[in-house]
Amino acid sequence: MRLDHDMRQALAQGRFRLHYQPQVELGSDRVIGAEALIRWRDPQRGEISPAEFIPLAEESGFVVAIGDWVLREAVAQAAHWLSRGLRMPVAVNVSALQFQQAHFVQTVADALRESMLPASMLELELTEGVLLGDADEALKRMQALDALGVTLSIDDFGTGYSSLAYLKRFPIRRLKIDRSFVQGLPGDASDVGIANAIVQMGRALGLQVIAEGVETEAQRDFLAQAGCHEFQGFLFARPLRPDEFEQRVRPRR
Ligand code: G
Ligand code: G
Ligand code: MN
Ligand code: NA
Repeated sequence: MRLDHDMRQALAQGRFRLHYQPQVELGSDRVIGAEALIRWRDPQRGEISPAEFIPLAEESGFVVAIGDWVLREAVAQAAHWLSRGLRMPVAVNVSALQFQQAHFVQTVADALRESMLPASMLELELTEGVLLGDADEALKRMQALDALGVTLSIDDFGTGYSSLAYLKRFPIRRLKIDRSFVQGLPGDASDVGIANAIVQMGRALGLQVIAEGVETEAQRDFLAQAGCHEFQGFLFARPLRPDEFEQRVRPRR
């Protein structure tokens, strides 16, 4: 397929970029982290959304190569920031297929070592899909990543198939409330119920809970009173180029 071919060429030619979306702590207004999000601008097609090409890459398996590039690039960026005195943990999206590669833990360890980035500065966003395969193998892999010092979170929480048992068994530190549940706040009764339930359960289990896709003050205020204190969304900032991100975090530089 044409897009698949172009995607391979884009990686080979270095056409992918990462943008970083600030994660903000309420109250202090501090930026506590950055989610890396891939961007692809093709000379002919213009901007192509990852919502379009990542699913295709997942089908063809090419997402493993893309994911490895994203991991290395984000780790290198965090190391670069750290070398300039900016301590900014980065969160990277990991596809289920990438996570299931036999060498995934080694790939993560290599990326950290090559950039000399402390593992505590890296967060991996997993989806519930990683558990669909061999759950025991997934557990072992998560334990190995946890032992490295990497933070594991569940992205798009609440949209997958998994049981709640894995939250107890697995070394997960953080839940990301999917933006589909944030959208209807505070008016939609189902979203209110789901958001409240996720925050309360997360807190009861000692997990951090961050809300994604926060676009309005009413959504933020509802989530804050529900007990969620970390936010990501257009209300705070869109995904930014690295230089824009640095400006945003260090306006005086
Ligand atoms: O950034 P944006 O909202 O356009 O992303 C659309 C979708 O693509 C989201 O589901 C997001 O998780 C996914 N995505 C963005 N960047 C990456 C990436 O680096 N790796 C993977 N696997 N998915 C990504
Ligand atoms: O699936 P994942 O959670 O990784 O998706 C992140 C995607 O959500 C990114 O593509 C990002 O551009 C997008 N995004 C981030 N903030 C907002 C927001 O406030 N509203 C909407 N609609 N999308 C957002
Ligand atoms: Mn994500
Ligand atoms: Na999400």
